[in-house]
Amino acid sequence: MSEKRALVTGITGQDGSYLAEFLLSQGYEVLGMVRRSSTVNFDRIRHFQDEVTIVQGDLLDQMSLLDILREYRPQEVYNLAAQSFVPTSWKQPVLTGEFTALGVTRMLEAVRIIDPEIRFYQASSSEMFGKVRETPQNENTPFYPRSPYGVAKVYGHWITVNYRESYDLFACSGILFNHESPRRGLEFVTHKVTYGAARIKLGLADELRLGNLEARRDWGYAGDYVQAMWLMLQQDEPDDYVIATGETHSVQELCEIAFGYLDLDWREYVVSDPKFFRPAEVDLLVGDASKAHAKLGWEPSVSFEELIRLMVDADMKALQANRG
Ligand code: NAP
Ligand code: G4F
Repeated sequence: MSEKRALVTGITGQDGSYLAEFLLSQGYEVLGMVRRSSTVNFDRIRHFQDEVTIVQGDLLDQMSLLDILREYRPQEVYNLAAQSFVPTSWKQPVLTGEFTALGVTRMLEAVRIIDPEIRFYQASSSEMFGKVRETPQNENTPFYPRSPYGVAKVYGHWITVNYRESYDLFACSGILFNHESPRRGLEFVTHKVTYGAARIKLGLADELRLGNLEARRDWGYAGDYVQAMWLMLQQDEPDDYVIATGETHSVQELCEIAFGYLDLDWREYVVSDPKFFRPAEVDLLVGDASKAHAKLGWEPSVSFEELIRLMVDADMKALQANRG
């Protein structure tokens, strides 16, 4: 049996799949928590599914979390599961609070009760900065969330800090700025744009409807960001870290790069549709990850343009394969 065992909640999601692969490469035994569904949704983990142990649990169900920790005794828990799509959080604010906020407390309670020596990682978010109080944002920037999702993440962040201070848990909160990949959900703007541009290039669509083209984000590559999660749990002391590239780009720039890479002029295809505007917007995010650079030795390795190009390439390949 391997020396180290880690539990990853949200293993079927973008980050969970990259983190599990990374932990396997480090020699970990990986437990992946999945919630029960009538059909399996293992698309992102199918290629290494046989190398991990799938355990059934749900952040809504305290007993399932206690049982998993009691039975499998991991030394590290990465809590990545959440309702992670911001627009859905206005449609289902209570459910978002249950998963994304109270779910963190349920997992921390399980850690406290079963084995307080477990090292715990909480997937916090730059959405907590919301209507930003300073630019760039760092670990000391005050939070001003702008969505029920952002509010839930602020709760998850502070309950993690509180359990560290109350019970001396090794609990870390990683404040990660947007990170993307070919495994990103199709409704998030980067993948919506790269997939939409690829479909237009192949004659499968003739327009792409988006919301606010002015919004700016600090976008990095998910494969880089999961390594930062692991590094946080390998330190001598638990702490909170901002993980970001330090660059910000608009949705319009994203369109320019994705369409331009396919020799298309985005202005001929992109329609700004009020349906995709949010009740309250986060206009600008850009992170200062100097603490992570100094203490974790973490650096991003993929530029914004490289990221968008690799996503376009993956979408073109998948769409062409589907056409046979
Ligand atoms: P994602 O692709 O949406 O994955 C979310 C995962 O959570 C899925 O595996 C989902 O399972 C699982 N899940 C949802 N509700 C659950 C529940 N009640 N019980 C158990 N599992 C549940 O998200 P991601 O992009 O990988 O993000 C991972 C985490 O980082 C999330 O907490 C997100 O809020 C946070 N975050 C993400 C970013 C980013 O840019 N990606 C930035 C900052 C923070 P199903 O497959 O069954 O739906
Ligand atoms: O890609 P998005 O949906 O990501 P958002 O809202 O920044 O949230 C993501 O990053 C957070 C980290 O800051 C995570 F915590 C969270 O879980 C998630 O992974 O939207 C990015 C921007 C927004 O300003 C949005 O208004 O793109 C703008 N946008 C413009 N048109 C659009 C669209 N977003 C989406 N999803 N779809 C559009 O058509």
